Amino acid sequence: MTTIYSDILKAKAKNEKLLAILLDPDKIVWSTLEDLISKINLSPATHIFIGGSLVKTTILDELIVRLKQKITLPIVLFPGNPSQISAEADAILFLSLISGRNPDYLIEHQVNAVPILKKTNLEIISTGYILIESGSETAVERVSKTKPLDRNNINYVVQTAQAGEMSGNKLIYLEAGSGAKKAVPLEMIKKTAENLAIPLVVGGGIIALQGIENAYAAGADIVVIGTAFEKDINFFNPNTTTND
Ligand code: 1GP
Repeated sequence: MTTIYSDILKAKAKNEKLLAILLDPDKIVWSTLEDLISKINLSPATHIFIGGSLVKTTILDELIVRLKQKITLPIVLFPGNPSQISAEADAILFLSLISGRNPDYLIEHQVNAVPILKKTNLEIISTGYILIESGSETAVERVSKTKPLDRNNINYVVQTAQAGEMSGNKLIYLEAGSGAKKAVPLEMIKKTAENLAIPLVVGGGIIALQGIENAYAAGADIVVIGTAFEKDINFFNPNTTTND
């Protein structure tokens, strides 16, 4: 049986880089969903991540069902809390916010998610999630009530990532925060990738195609793009125009 995670491992083994488009259901404009879907299908994305500060699971279910009618990419939940779980998705990043010291985001939400997850067939991908300081307070910091790690203390970030790997996480996610002023430093990506065997996800504040390439070159296995595509659905295909 192939799984989303085993495909990620295979891609890493072949040095094939992966790209996730992050969709925030709260920000979806339903009247333009078809256009969004066609742009996703034209983009180099390999995965769809879905997450945000939403509370209405019905919207999440409906969005995923609509996406799956026309998109074959794996749909992976990237939840902020257990209310953001949909059985319609393919997998879930089962996140532990290991940069923080708030037990709610280290274990409490995970415990509460179990009865919900047990009713789904979602593939569960445990992920050590590390928030990096990025120039100003981000939503993750605000909502989780945790401090990001110092962007100048690379050794401590690497050590945190290694602790995440030793704890059994399948992915490490270096996160600057959605819409971050400054993306994760390339040297930090490099040192972290060099010291991990598991795949490395990098996201937050990447607003140019070159930024994606730079993150890959530094060692990211998966890059996540949210805001840049949300603001401009031609971000990945600047030479195409919309049908409106
Ligand atoms: C946020 O890493 C993702 O969790 C993507 O961030 O919205 O800044 O692209 P952006």
